[in-house]
Amino acid sequence: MNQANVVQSTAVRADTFLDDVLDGLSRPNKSLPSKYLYDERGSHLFDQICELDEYYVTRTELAIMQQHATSISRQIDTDVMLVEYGSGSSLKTRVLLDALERPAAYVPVDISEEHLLNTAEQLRLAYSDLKVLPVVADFTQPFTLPDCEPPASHVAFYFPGSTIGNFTPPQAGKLLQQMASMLGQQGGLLIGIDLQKDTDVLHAAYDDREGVTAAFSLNLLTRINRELGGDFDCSRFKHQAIYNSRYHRIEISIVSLEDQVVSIGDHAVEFAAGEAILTEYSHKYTVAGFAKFARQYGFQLHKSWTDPKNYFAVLHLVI
Ligand code: AVI
Repeated sequence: MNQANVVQSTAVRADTFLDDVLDGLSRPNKSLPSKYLYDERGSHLFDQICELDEYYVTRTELAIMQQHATSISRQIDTDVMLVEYGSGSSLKTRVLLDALERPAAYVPVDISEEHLLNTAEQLRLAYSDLKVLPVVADFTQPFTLPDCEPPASHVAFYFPGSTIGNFTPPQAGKLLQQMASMLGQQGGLLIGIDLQKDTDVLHAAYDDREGVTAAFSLNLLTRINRELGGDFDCSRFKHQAIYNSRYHRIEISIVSLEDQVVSIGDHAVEFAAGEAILTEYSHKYTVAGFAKFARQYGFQLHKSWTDPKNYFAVLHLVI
C-alpha cells in the first residue's frame, strides 16, 4: 500500500465520543450525532440496507449513473482532478471512472483511514493508469487538495449517495460554501440528492419489514455499551422513522418504551416512556429547490439527470 500518497490534512479526533453522547443525551430534546451509527457493525448493516427492496436510494442512483454515464462524464471533461466525498468504495464511482476520459487524478476523501486505503489500493489495481491520491480528512472541515503532476486543468467534486440529505440546511450550506471556495472558477460539483415522494415509500425505506434499519439504529446503543461502558437494554427501546412534511425530511429516532434510567460509565441518564433520541435526518429535495439552495453558496445548476419515477436526481452544479 502506498502510504506516501496519503495526505492527512485534518486531525481526526477519536476521544470525543463520550463528550458527544453525554452532551446529546443531556439536552431537553435528546439527540446523538449520526456519524456514530457507522462503527464496523453499523457500516455492515448500512450495506445491508442498501440491498433492501424498500431502500430504493442506492440502486436508483446507480441506475441513473449507468444510464447517463456518457452524458455525466462529458460535463466533467478531460484532465480533471475528481475528488470524491467518501471512500470511493461504491459501484457508482467505478461507473464514473469507466466513463471519464483521461482523468488527471482521483482523490477519495474519507475520515476512516483503513477503509480509505483499502479502497484506494483496489482502485489502483483496477485502473492501472489512474493516479489515486487518497486524503484522510473529515470533509465537513476544509482540507487541502493534493498536488498532482502534470497538474489537472480543473477540479470536480463528486458527492454521491444523497449524504447531503443527512445534514441540516445550515450544515449543508456550510459544506457547499466550503466546496465553492475550494473549487476554482472552472470547477464543478456532481451531487446525488434524494427527491420528495410519496410518504409511504419513504416510511418503508426507513423502517423496513425485516428490521434491518431498526437494527442499524439500535446498534448505536450497543456501541455506547461497548465503548463507553453503558448499560442500555435494546429491548426497552424501539426504532422510529417519521416523515416531517414541513421540513421534507425523514426523522429517525430511538424511542424509550418505558420510564428508565441508563448508566453510561459514571453518568446516569433518565428516559421517560415515549421519549425519543433523534439520531438522523434524511432531507428530501426537489431539483429546483436544491438548485435554489445551492445558488446562495455560489453554485448554478448546469444539468440534472433523474430516473423514470423521479425518485432521485444527480445534479451537476458549476461555479
Ligand atoms: C447515508 N444516508 C444517505 C442514508 C439515508 O438514506 O439518509 C442513511 C440511512 N439511514 C437509515 N437508512 C439510510
